[in-house]
Amino acid sequence: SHRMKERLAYHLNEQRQRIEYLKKHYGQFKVSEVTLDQIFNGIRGVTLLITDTSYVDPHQGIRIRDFTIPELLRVLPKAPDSAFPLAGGLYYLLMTGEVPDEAEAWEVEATWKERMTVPEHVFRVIDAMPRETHPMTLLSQAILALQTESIFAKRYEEGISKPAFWGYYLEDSLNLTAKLPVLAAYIYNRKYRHGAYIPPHPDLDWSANFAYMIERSDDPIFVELMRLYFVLHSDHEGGNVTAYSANVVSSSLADIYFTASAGINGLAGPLHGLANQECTRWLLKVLHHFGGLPSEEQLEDYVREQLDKGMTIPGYGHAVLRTVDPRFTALANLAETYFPQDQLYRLVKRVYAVVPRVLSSLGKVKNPWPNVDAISGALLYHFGLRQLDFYTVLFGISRMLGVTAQTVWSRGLYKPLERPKSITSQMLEAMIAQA
Ligand code: CMX
Repeated sequence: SHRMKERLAYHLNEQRQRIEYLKKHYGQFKVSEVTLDQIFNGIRGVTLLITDTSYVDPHQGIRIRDFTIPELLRVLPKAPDSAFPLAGGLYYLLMTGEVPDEAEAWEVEATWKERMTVPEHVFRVIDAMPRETHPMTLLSQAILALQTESIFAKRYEEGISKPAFWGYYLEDSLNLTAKLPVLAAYIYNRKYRHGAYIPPHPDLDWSANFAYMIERSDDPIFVELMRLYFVLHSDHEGGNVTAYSANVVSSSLADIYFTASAGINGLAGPLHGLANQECTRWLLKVLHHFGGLPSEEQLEDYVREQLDKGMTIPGYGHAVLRTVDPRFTALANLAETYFPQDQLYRLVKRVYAVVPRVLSSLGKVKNPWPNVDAISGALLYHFGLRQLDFYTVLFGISRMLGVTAQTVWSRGLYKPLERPKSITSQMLEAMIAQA
């Protein structure tokens, strides 16, 4: 991917100049103010990060390098015989901000192929864990075990200066992302299929290779789902738990393996990435409870009962989004095209018909609409991927495309160590008393 690196170098250089200019002329420009409420409410709504790879528009959903999901699916080069993009092209776009042509997308795919070989000790780390270990634990451990391979860490120890950092972060990022489908497939096979290791296929693209390595590439629609899924989950601006954790960690110049592992750890939380697992579990519980598809009235009663008990409805609501998640819509379109009669998918639709109205009636939920997690698991389930605790691994390997791109940019823009100031509650009270 010489081309990607060349374009990245160009854009980083340009962006550094823009930032220098902004800092010089508008250094005192006030971007946001912070209230006490915001501090006690998860810093929600306080703009304090600049992330160029993507932006979550409250009303349009994620824009990756300014492209909405439908635009993204249109402009990126498609995989062979596929309606959906090559992950390599998406990575090129995330990294450079330019839409790649087919050759540029394939160049990233080719670079990945050269770097897919996972060192033996990484598999041994996974093997050493008890079988009941959560797959997100295994993924995080496997990524951390790969840290032995960090080129940045070695060069840094030898002594390099700031302008050289991002190039090594990029090398590490390509090395890591190349291996992610292999790691995910190994974890899947070991945990659920008694250890079969299937090496990647040299002719397949990144996304199709994952399907191949878990022996599901004979179903072309499943391969399509993987391609779509890996595009949809790749990035969600800088403030979500995954990206935010990763960004802080890498600001200490911890290499991409420490960074990615930190991001994966954040993604493993039930309010964040694990929500797709929870959501699918909930949908299955509903089917079980009613012995099949409930009517809208039955579902509404059920949901209200749950809310009365103080439970949340998984897959609904969002910290930033204020509309139906376009990633939900993209997945629904795929299901509608290929398996509209699937029972779990029909339940997803029915929940969608009922829950937003019910949540709105509570008067406190800021976003009653479905997010991507309200549907993604149901589609995996349709294809027989029924190990719910694995779902977030797929989310994770996709999200690392965005996280590593964000990290390369952070290092390329010479972002300093991140270190917000904290005070004690007592000091806060004193500040208020003096005001
Ligand atoms: N079901 C029930 N109540 C909900 C709700 C839901 N799905 N979503 C929000 N609420 C409630 C909150 O619990 C909160 O109630 P209290 O004031 O009594 O504590 C109130 O509505 C206001 O919350 P909010 O400002 O609308 O939402 P937050 O930004 O605080 O939280 C989120 C966002 C996603 C954590 C929350 O909507 C939720 O728990 N949803 C279900 C889990 C989920 O789908 N998570 C995946 C999000 C996508 C991702 O990050 O990966």
